[in-house]
Amino acid sequence: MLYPIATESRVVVDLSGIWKFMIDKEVEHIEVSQPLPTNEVVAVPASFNDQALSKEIREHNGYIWYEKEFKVATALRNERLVLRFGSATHEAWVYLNGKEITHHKGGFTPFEVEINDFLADGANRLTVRLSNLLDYTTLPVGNYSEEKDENGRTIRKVDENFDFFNYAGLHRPVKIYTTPRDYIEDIVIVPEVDLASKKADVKIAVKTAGTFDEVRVTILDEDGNQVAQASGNDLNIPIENVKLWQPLNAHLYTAKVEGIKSGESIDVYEEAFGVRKVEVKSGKFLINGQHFYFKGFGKHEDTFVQGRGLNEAYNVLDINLMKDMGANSFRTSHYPYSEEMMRLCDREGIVVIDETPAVGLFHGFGFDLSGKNAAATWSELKTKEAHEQVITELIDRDKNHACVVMWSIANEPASHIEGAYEYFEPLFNLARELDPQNRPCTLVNILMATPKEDKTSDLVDVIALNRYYGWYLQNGDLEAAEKETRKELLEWQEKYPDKPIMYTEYGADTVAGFHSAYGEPFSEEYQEDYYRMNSKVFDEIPNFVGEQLWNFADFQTKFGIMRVQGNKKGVFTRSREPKMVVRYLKDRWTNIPHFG
Ligand code: GCB
Repeated sequence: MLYPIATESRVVVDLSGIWKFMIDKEVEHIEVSQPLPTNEVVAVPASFNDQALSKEIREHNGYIWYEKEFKVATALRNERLVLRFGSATHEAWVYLNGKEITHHKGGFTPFEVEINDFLADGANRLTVRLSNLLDYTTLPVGNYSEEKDENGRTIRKVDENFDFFNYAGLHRPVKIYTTPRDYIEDIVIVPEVDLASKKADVKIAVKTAGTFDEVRVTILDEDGNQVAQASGNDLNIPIENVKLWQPLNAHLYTAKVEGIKSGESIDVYEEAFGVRKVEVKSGKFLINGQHFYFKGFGKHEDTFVQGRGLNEAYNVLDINLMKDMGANSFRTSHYPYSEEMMRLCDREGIVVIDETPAVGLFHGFGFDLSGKNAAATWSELKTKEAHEQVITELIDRDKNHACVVMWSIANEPASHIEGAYEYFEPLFNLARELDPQNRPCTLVNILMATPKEDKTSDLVDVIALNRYYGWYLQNGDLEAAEKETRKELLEWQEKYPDKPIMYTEYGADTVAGFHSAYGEPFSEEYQEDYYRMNSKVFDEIPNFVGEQLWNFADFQTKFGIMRVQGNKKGVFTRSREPKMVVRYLKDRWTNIPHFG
């Protein structure tokens, strides 16, 4: 699915702004043929939770209604008009002028529908019913329960099976875009490069709907100069002396695709792409033939007021903070991030591990670090279908992004439990089959899934570990934590001498401004000591290819005795003030080259 852009043949109308809003108390039936019976409003894109100053709304589990009136310019009425949601969390039923026109389940990928047949003359009423419910069939996974109150009203409850607040709403832009009736439907770009001769072969497949006499593809460099041109739906376009997309030194080409009829360009779309080669070989992660070292973060889409909603100023600031620290990468923990962020990373040369929303695949996730609660995971959870869908939609959306170098199929599933291999093998096969660029795939491993216990590590290209020695284990005892860290990493190294190993999470909750002469846990001193200890061990492990710490910034979570207004493992506060450790990390990372 193409991202909506304005071109010579396409117009984009943004429906962001103020919408009507109400939570559904399930007391009376909401009649979609009538305007929503509410005077409340909400801003889009954003989570609804933190906008209302109402505990009832913030913590509402169930259904939520949004509505917006819009008009379509007469000049556009003969075009094909497509309504597109960047995401709707977690499930949406969409009505136009009282009629259901589409439905989508899954809160982090886009969906769209043609609306020409449903438009009225004059004002149109767009109504969206959302659900923020999660259960054992959805991704992420939630513990769902319901009961009736004394009035017979259904009270629904979702206990998140994961450690971030279950923000919901229209999180990403809602747009109407036009195309001509004959149009370019999709573009698949696979750049292959011979690094020695600097010659690239760019395979471009264009899917069109309707008829064209010719599909023409022009490759432009960053200055807009034409580099190559060819005609056809399935092309292999050579580029001599190619400029590579490099981490933090991104060169983006543009494929300008034109659908031509009777000599006239009817539809035009421009897709940016980078030429770069990603390989996993002999225990190393290679970008453009060089050993790449990941320095960076697990993140969240999480800001004040907007919640999980698109916040482009924060996206820009976050990337600037990363660059300033000498970082080069992050993982989209624990769900696909906005298309706007992915486009920004392409352009800024930030390397991305792109994660599905498969988090919480762990029965009885919580306090028990022995992992025994998880025994029922693969018999209790029914997420196979949702998992196939999110892999398919994520790869379809992000396949052309140069910034994406690896897919993360899941975060911290119970991969130490029998049944995990059988659950994941077909999903890895699916991802590998779907990705036209053949990127490596991983699964982010939880601490109980040690080299001895883990059932899935044969499936991964890179061993990606979330480890909390010195925090959840050996809390306050960094000497003991150091021994455990070293011991486990050496075991992985020995078990898989040909697989790269990286940390995708490690961190310590730290209350900004809390200091301790004894380096006590939760103090800024402890956080720094913790990172120093980990760094020391990383540097001893031959196949260690990267450190992505947990977390870039403090973030909101559900309530719990382990959380003080959220998770405080950020190296920045939620408002992006640095904690003390940032100086240490900046010093370390600016002295580790991106390639080594
Ligand atoms: C993890 C999870 C992450 C949590 C983190 C923590 O392993 O992947 O979502 O926030 O630990 O801080 O406990």
